[in-house]
Amino acid sequence: MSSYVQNLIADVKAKNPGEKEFHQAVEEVLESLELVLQKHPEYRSGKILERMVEPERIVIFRVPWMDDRGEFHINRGFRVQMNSAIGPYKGGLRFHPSVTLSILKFLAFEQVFKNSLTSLPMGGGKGGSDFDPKGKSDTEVMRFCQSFMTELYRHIGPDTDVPAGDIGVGGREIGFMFGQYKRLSREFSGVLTGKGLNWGGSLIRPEATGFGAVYFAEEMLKTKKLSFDGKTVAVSGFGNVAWGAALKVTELGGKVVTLSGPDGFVHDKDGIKGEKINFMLEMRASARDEVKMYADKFKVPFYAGKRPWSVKAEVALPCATQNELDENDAKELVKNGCLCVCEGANMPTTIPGVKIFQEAKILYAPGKASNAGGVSTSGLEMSQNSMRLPWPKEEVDQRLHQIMKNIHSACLDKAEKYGTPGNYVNGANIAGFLKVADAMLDQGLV
Ligand code: NDP
Ligand code: 2IT
Repeated sequence: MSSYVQNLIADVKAKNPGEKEFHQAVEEVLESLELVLQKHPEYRSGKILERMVEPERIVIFRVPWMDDRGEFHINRGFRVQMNSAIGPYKGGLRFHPSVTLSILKFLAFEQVFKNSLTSLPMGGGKGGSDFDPKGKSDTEVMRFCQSFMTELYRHIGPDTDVPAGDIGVGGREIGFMFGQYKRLSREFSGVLTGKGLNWGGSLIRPEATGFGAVYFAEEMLKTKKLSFDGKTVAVSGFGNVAWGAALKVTELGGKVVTLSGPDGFVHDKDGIKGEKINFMLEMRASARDEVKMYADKFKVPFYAGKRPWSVKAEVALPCATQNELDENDAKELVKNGCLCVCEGANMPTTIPGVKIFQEAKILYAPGKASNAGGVSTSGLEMSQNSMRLPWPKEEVDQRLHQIMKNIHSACLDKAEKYGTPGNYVNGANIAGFLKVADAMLDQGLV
């Protein structure tokens, strides 16, 4: 690594102490961008990297709310507006007790590159709260969402910043927040994506991240003349992304054999299909936060406190959360004959884990490329809202599929052009970066 990039990483660490997830995301991207700086000195003299690691704006606010027994609670709300060079800030909201500024900055940073890869005009942002949805009633979630939006509304807008879902935020939460935004702003607009179908949402948005990740993996497999047909697939998580992925893998003839939660993982050798996939929606709606429910219902083995990466599978789709697949898990997957790892979650693999996949020369795609289907379909929802014209399911799905194919070829193209053929990490970072960097140069010192 050049001393320039090393110094920049050291600066980021010194200026943002303790933000380990943010450091990790920056380090991974800057390592790839090294290859670009050699060819393009203008990015260095324009201080593009220094600008990109500094969010344009961060809002942190108090979220007071009352539970069903009348007790008061105070949570912290955030919105990180990272980069608006190519469009309004765009990115999800996460409600989970583990949420910190570091996590949201890492997610917002990743989102800038991901959104650029989609080829749609969206900048990058992320937000959320340390609110814990576990065990909360609908009315508690509603009161929380209304309070959260009562502050957030003044910082967002359909041409300013367009939030969506992420962990702990799905259709129900988007509905509550949309209703409150509408009251406060006195306008019905496309300010959030992931809306209900009757009030501006897009068909396929719920499935989009999972579908997109599987479309991406399908393209990866094609480079080795392989397909999903007959493949065994390990999936982690049991939320929105894992659900969409399980649906599409099954449709393509693959067999999903695992799901996981914070409590452990289930191994269903017969394949998670049909009503078993629908049961994932029930597990999530139950707000119990455990995957053991699946093992109890379908009488399959449950491994408490374990991750699914020790299971024999040809394809692995990590769809739960960041850093859920480490070096040892990666070794285990490679040892068991895994051919392809395609990330549905954001940064699920640690940096040493990624190195194991790359050394073993198996197919590996980073989330910012392979999970871009969710935000792509959010972008398509914004287009439909602007036109005030919803598209049929087939049209959205076909556009999503094409976007994923284009991202796949953009990654391979840039990886090759910058001297690391087949390296999806470099390809995604470079392809995502170039568009944003050029837009920043065009727009002057902002
Ligand atoms: P959901 O809330 O629907 O599901 C998240 C899943 O991950 C749940 O099974 C959840 O369990 C589990 N999980 C969360 N935190 C932990 C943890 N610390 N340890 C183990 N398991 C955990 O979220 P999504 O499916 O929407 O998100 C999953 C991943 O995909 C995230 O990385 C997200 O950033 C990413 N993503 C989501 C997109 C979207 O459109 N929804 C788009 C692109 C990426 P629990 O919550 O019960 O702890
Ligand atoms: O990480 C992500 O890309 C998302 N959570 C989806 C963001 C969006 O705006 O749809």
